[in-house]
Amino acid sequence: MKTILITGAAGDIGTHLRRELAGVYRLRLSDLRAIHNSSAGESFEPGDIAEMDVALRITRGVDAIVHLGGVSAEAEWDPILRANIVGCYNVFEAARRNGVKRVLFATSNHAVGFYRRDETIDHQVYPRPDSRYGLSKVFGEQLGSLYADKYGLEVLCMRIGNVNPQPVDKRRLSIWISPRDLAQLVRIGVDHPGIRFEIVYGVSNNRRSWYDNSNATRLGYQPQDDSEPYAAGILAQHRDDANPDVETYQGGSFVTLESGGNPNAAS
Ligand code: 15L
Repeated sequence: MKTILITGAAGDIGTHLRRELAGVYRLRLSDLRAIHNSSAGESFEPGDIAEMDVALRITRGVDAIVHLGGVSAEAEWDPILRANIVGCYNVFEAARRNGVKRVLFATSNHAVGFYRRDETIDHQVYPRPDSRYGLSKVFGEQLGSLYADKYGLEVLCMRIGNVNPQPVDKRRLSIWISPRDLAQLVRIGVDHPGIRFEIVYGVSNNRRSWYDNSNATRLGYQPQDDSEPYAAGILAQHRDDANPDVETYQGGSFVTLESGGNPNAAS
């Protein structure tokens, strides 16, 4: 059984993946925050990936890394710089030094959030980040490209939409991914033999999708879920944002937000 490191494992996505991947891989969990409930098949390594010695320690001896760790919403530059730029660099560099073959990078729809909702975009469009957070995800994708080309690391960048048991608002009808679909994508990233450097969208089979996810399909991704059964209920509750940009662009409120707001409010 392969051993997988999950960084940022105490967060929402990490918590879903722990449940979905139990018994599939041995899971090494890492986070700044303590995880007290690790079960059989899991171990916990605390630490801050912004410190290179921590990154080297937690990545030693694993078969693959699912890199979720970092700031997960729009924020001031300093915390993003520390966690998402320095921390992300440390994880890739530690993977290289420790001979870890695979890195799955949790990038985000916010790397391309300034595309309009009336466009369908694929994995080859140039990035259009909608926030400092989105920009940090573009950095991580490009770091993955460098480490694949220069050092032969195998890298899957998953531009994740919104992971939730159910879609939560109108925008998320287009970008939702169920926990089981994300787990399927992660298993492809860990086990598919032919990966060098790939970008895919981490979304379910949503009828309202803004993405041409044929690159994921090519790798064998067959999402089981679709947000459509939730659409009528969600649209009945929806009120357009006062700022038309929020409704125009795929990134929703991230396109207008500075910091201190709640980017996860309805958008
Ligand atoms: C993200 O990248 C965030 O990490 C998550 O908290 C959500 O805001 C998600 O995007 C989204 O766009 O819904």
